[in-house]
Amino acid sequence: MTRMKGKRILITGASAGIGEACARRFAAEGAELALWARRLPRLTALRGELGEQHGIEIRVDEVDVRDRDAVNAAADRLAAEAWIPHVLINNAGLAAGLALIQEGDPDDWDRMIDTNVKGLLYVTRAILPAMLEAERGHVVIIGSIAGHQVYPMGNVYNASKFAVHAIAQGLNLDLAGTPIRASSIDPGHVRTEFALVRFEGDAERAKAVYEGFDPLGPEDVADAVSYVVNAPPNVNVAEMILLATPQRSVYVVHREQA
Ligand code: NDP
Ligand code: 8X3
Repeated sequence: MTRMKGKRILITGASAGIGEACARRFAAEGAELALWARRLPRLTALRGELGEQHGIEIRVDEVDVRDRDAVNAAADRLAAEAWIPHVLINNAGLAAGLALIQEGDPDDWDRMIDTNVKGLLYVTRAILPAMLEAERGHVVIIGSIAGHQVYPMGNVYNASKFAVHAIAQGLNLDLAGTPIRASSIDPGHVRTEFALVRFEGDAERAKAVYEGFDPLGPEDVADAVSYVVNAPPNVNVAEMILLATPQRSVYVVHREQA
């Protein structure tokens, strides 16, 4: 049973990983989609595939969430068509590098803070007022276990996800008295392009992250998002930590020896 049939869902970072899995999941549930990311050709291909498979309407837009003007312009394009999302999935994000603070690259810090924190704020600020006016809506944020526990050399990525955690909590407080719900889904290790991006395309290093255990798949996170947005309107899942069974904390991952 899905409540998402015919509902409008905007997903940021829909060109890969968790965002793409959410697009696939909600296309299968019969939702109308708007997909944002920087890599437009990927979004166009996904639109072609899912549109044909499910006969749904899909809008795609090339948006870098770090660019406030671009975010506002893309939101204006949706508003011009009176396309107000029922669900906004704030997913776009990344880790750049894994380094001691004293050796860290400030450009990496900018990328993480600008994308994970400021991008989330820009998108939410651009979309939320229309939801409030329509008196319905649900903001989903993809946070991380890294927003609950700090790990060595995670420093600025951790800081960005701690900020995301605080923003999700603040959003719920600020939305009190409205029908708009806000949920943070905070996964541990998920097999996506995340590690490849973090290590600048170093496939060996990325592979080592998932060595010896079975991490979550992006479809597991999409499943959790589906659960949360399909909950009845009187239920608000404020936050959910989602871990693969071998992972019990940021520090404890049971890995089989080769
Ligand atoms: P992927 O690298 O597979 O996907 C990241 C997505 O974010 C891509 O679609 C990418 O699209 C988009 N993105 C990155 N930067 C920008 C930007 N500036 N503007 C617009 N879109 C952007 O990683 P995941 O799917 O794993 O990551 C999704 C979210 O999940 C992130 O917020 C991440 O922090 C979080 N997360 C991931 C975990 C994991 O272990 N994988 C665990 C916990 C949380 P494009 O490059 O085309 O712009
Ligand atoms: C991604 C999970 O533990 O690699 O947010 O930081 S972790």
